[in-house]
Amino acid sequence: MEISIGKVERRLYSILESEGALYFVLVDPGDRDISQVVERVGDYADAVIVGGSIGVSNLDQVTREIKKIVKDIPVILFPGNVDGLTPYADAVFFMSLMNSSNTYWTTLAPTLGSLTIKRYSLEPIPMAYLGVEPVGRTAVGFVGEVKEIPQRKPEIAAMYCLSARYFGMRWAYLEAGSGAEYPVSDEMIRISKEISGINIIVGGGIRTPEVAYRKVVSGADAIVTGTVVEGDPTIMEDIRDAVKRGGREKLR
Ligand code: 1GP
Repeated sequence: MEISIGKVERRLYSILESEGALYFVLVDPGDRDISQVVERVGDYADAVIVGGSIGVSNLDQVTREIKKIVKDIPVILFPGNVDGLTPYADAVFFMSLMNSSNTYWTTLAPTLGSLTIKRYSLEPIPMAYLGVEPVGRTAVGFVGEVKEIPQRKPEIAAMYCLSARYFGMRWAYLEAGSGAEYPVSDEMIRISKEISGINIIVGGGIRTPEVAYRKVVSGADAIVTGTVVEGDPTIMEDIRDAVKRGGREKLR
């Protein structure tokens, strides 16, 4: 059986090819007021990613509403557990939290979710999810029992990215955790990209356009922001501009 790359992922590649970098906005249905973000996100993000680590109760309804408002940009699920799936999204990051110390998070949770993904006809996008210091002090680090990658050892992240690539995954997400005090370092991104060549998503603790720009020129293919846009949805425009400026520089 041929395993082909789906429509959403192909669209991401085509944006990467023409613009050099992607901007994703994370919407956590568990958070209080996401309406302001959802209203604007279609104008600035290349995809909306929907998920959270502390459980979801109204995912179907929230996802339907988001889909209605954002129109043609893809809605990609970012499940915190097996309950993070809904047929109303376009795709799902099919991920292994590779550096969890519990095999539930590395392989069992995605395995339990796999049949639902098939039934819902969601496009799976294979991704390594990697928890980087200070993720241990955030929700995903706690829930996912992450053995966090120390920022002083960027080559460990690079090796995980290479391992992910050899496993056949096409994306690796370097995650400092939502609301992290500081993001994944430029050096860790640089060496991970250089050694693995995998598509790298960076998120957690990115709060300014300047920081987003630096992550992109260091080697990030996609930037995720959640917390900062919830606080100030208007910042999306500046972060998008910064991400795209970095992307253009890489293409030169
Ligand atoms: C969390 O990386 C994302 O999974 C986003 O983090 O909320 O800190 O932007 P922030």
